[in-house]
Amino acid sequence: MSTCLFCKMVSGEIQPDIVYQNDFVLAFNDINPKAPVHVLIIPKQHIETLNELTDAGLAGQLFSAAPIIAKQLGLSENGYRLVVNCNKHGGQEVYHLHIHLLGGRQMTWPPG
Ligand code: DGP
Repeated sequence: MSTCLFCKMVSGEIQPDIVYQNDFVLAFNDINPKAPVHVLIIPKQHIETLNELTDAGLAGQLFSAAPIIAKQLGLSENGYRLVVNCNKHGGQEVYHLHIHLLGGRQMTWPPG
């Protein structure tokens, strides 16, 4: 049994607020949203960080889920931001690769 929090969501041991899924990815609302819309898009396969993402097909699955979810949530026209935090300096807290999809407000730059 995996101890990874996001793997438990994939297996159904923990049930997140799912907004989208297919055979390869799962997307659910972040528990601590930083914007009116804050969705996490994860691979169903356990991959710790972006450094371990070697499968270009899976990268495509993760990335191409974002505009589908954005459209579903009404973000396409005004736009949205995707963020991947990698390791300590990137601010990664959960070591199962995820893309943050943030929207519903004006984003600022640079990020902190
Ligand atoms: P990061 O710092 O990039 O590793 O982001 C991890 C995100 O995971 C953070 O925005 C909060 C979110 N998160 C942590 N625990 C849970 C949880 O139990 N459920 C959900 N839905 N999100 C979580």
